[in-house]
Amino acid sequence: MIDAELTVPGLRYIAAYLTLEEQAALAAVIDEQPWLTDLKRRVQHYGYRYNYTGRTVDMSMFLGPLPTWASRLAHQLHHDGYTPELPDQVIVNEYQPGQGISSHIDCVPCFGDTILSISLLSACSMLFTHSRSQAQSSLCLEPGSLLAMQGEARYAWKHSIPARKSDMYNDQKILRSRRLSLTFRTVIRSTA
Ligand SMILES: O=C(O)CCC(=O)C(=O)O
Repeated sequence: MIDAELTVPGLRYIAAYLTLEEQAALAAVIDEQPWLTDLKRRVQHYGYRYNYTGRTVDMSMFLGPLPTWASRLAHQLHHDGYTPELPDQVIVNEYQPGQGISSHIDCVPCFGDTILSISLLSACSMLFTHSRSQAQSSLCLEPGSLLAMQGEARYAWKHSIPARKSDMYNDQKILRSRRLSLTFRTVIRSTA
């Protein structure tokens, strides 16, 4: 399959955006916080709670300002030019080997034009599927990497993580271990 960075306009992949030490420190702080367990995978929501079934965010879902670790990263991402808006909502996803996320486009009326996802601890393959042509491509998300989705990557391509324990990449089998992802979004105020 052709590498998604080449075929999906609006996708940017930045390897080693965070060091191993930064990843370990973030994972330690996150693991001190309670997890929500109502999905197949565990999640933590910051800034605003997101309603997965209704696909909504509103003011009643405001959880308070982002915690220090998330606010620092939001400012860093904004400062580094990966998003024109300061993110104010973060979801942490935890994937054990064998867990994934179904194919979706992030809620359009809820969130702004830039979706940013940082990977911690393990690699996994993300699959992109064009919502009309069904064309597919995939990208290996390495630990410490940053993925930015804007334009077509944000609005015309679905993304998913197939639920499996290993990924084939460049003819190599890469075993998954526990992965955390930190997804930064900006809530659209008219809906909040
Ligand atoms: O785990 C990831 O990198 C992606 C997470 C995601 O797609 C989501 O939270 O909607």
